[in-house]
Amino acid sequence: MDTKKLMATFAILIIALGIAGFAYAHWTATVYIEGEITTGYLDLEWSFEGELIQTKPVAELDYEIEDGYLWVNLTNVYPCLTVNMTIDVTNTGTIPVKLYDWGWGLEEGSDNLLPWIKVLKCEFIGVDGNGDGVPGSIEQLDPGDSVVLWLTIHFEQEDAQGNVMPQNAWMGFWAWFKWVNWNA
Ligand SMILES: [Ca+2]
Repeated sequence: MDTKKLMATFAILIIALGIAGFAYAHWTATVYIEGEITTGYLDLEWSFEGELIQTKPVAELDYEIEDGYLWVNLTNVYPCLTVNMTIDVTNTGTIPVKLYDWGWGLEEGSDNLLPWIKVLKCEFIGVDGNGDGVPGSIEQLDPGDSVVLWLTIHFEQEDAQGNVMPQNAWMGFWAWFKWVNWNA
């Protein structure tokens, strides 16, 4: 190592120590940031109300709600029976959702009683459950808000072709509704 390099190295060392000394000679304060990120969740809940319009309590309606499933059973149905139902979906999660897709079908081995079912009323109504002035809809259902389907059906004596409603028949059906976060 020649003298020039040695001097340069020495100078750098002095400067470095000088900076270090300079830094240590000051008061210091340190600020920290800590963060946490939690994700919201999607959850929906059914509620249901049903009423049979009949002069004698012959037919029966019962339902059950469990783990996102709504079971509705109409038994001992007969021609000219009218059924009023409100089927309500409430966003019980923390994220707004929208209806993405849905489907339905008849159970295997089911009779098809649809030709004898006349829909008298089928209306969707949004409910402002969270009180922000905006009612829920299937396009955007905010946490706490609901959409309610008001459905009235009537069992017809005959279908469009004049066939009488079958006795001792059974119709099983299913439907699903897939909701996603509203901004998807
Ligand atoms: Ca609302």
